[in-house]
Amino acid sequence: MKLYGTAMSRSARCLWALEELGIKYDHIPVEVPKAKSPEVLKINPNGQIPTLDDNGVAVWESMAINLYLAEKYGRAPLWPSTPEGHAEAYQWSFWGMTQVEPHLLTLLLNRMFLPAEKRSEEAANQALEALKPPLKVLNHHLEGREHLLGKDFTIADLNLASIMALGTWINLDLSATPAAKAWLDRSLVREASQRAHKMK
Ligand SMILES: N[C@@H](CCC(=O)N[C@@H](CS)C(=O)NCC(=O)O)C(=O)O
Repeated sequence: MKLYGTAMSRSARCLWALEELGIKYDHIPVEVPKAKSPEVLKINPNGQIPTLDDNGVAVWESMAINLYLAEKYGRAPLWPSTPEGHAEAYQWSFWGMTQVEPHLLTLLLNRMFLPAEKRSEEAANQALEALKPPLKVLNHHLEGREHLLGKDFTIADLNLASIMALGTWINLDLSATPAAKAWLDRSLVREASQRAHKMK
């Protein structure tokens, strides 16, 4: 098994899943500007990271990789044992990708990655506003719950927390949503997460 992609990218979430599952794998720390290298393009026509090669089975899209890994190599509670549990895992993963990640990326670009003269404070503020409704939904759901599906940490927590982790790069203030903040902190201190985020 090979995972292409540096931990300083969305690949961190797949490294976290691999570590959490205790799978033996080779980490090929392809950096973002090198994502269109022939070795990646050979198995991912997008030329993007993360890309997984599981003994000849190529999988790309970070959430798809993690759901695949959890289903194939995980067991309950990490990979829930019922279709209803799977539905919740898909739901929070797709929700994170569509409702949360785009706004966090806009924030990262305009507060961190773009050269100073290209940053837009207006775009950053719009992203902060756009994040409020989904963060409220998440916070409300987590009030009185330790994890997204209840008492156990599952792939749903890993996937969504790995998206929310992007906010930590710019110290996103989550004090208005304390249940979401406590859940994110609980998720990110897990040993597998710490190991993954320290990689190249
Ligand atoms: N939706 C994809 C996005 C993949 C993606 O955009 N990866 C970035 C790094 S985080 C990349 O490879 N960028 C280089 C490029 O597009 O050339 C996923 O979640 O895997």
